[in-house]
Amino acid sequence: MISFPGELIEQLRGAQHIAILTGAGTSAESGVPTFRDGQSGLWAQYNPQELATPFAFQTNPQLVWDWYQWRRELIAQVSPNPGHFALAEMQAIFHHITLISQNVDGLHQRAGSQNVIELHGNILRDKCFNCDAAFKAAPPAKKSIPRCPRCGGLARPDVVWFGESLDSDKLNLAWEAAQNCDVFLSIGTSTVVQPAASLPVNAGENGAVLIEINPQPTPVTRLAAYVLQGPSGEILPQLLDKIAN
Ligand code: BV8
Ligand code: ZN
Repeated sequence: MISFPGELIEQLRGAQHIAILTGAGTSAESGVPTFRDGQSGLWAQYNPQELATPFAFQTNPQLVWDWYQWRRELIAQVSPNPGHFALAEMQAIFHHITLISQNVDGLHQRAGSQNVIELHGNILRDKCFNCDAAFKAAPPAKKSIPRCPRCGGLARPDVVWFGESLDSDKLNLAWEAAQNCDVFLSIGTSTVVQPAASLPVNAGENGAVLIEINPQPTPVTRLAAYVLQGPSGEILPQLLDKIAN
């Protein structure tokens, strides 16, 4: 059993608005490899940061398509872990929670979380590389890249690639939460990818109590009021249990 500082529990219980940023680490215990160290097998020789770009897709669409189909196949076989479920339950206990995720795997929604702000999009949707028209995601096993029904362009996953701007409405909602929350939880993220990585920093600068949950230190660790070092799938259910009882 993890022992939490009493004042941490009190601050969470009394919070008026909790903002939460999650990263790939929250899906690690579901079996989804994290973004940076998750390449295995065929993909070990590629750097995800080089595959998740418009340039990579333009240069070698089939390679990038195969990578996403491999990830979709993997995500189709996993389930949300106790950390996802604890975050979904927190929405039932607290009247104002903003859940912001960098993850594209849809596991928060499958665990029951509502109104998830998917800053980096969702791998389970496709859109046209040419005209942005959204269309039903191809089944993970589909090898050939589908064509847009509207313009004939190539399908791509509906995620934000490096070098692409985030959806401004989602980003504004995330900034607003970072600026107005009284507690900010940064969970399972290496806080490297911008602009998401600036959200916890911004929250702390605006006077929020910053809490980090991660087995490893990150650039945000030194700014956090509380660092809960360990896997989110273990920490979150125990934290929720402590708050609720
Ligand atoms: C943009 C979708 C305007 C695709 C992703 C300022 C400075 C420097 C660079 C930039 C900057 N501003 C913009 C940039 C460029 C770039 C960037 O940030 N580069 C970085 C690498 C420096 N940003 C962008 O391009 C963004 N666009 O800003 O637009 C613009 C336009 C043109 C030019 C400039 C600016 C777009 C970024 C979005 C990229 N898309 N995903 C896909 O998934 O295929 S990001 C990708 O990384 C994933 O979404 C992932 O979630 C995300 C962040 O990584 P993490 O989630 O943190 O995952 P990671 O593996 O890194 O870490 C896992 C953590 O979990 C670790 O800390 C580990 O310890 C922990 N962990 C492990 N197990 C557990 C655990 N924690 C808890 N429990 C466990 N069990
Ligand atoms: Zn199109």
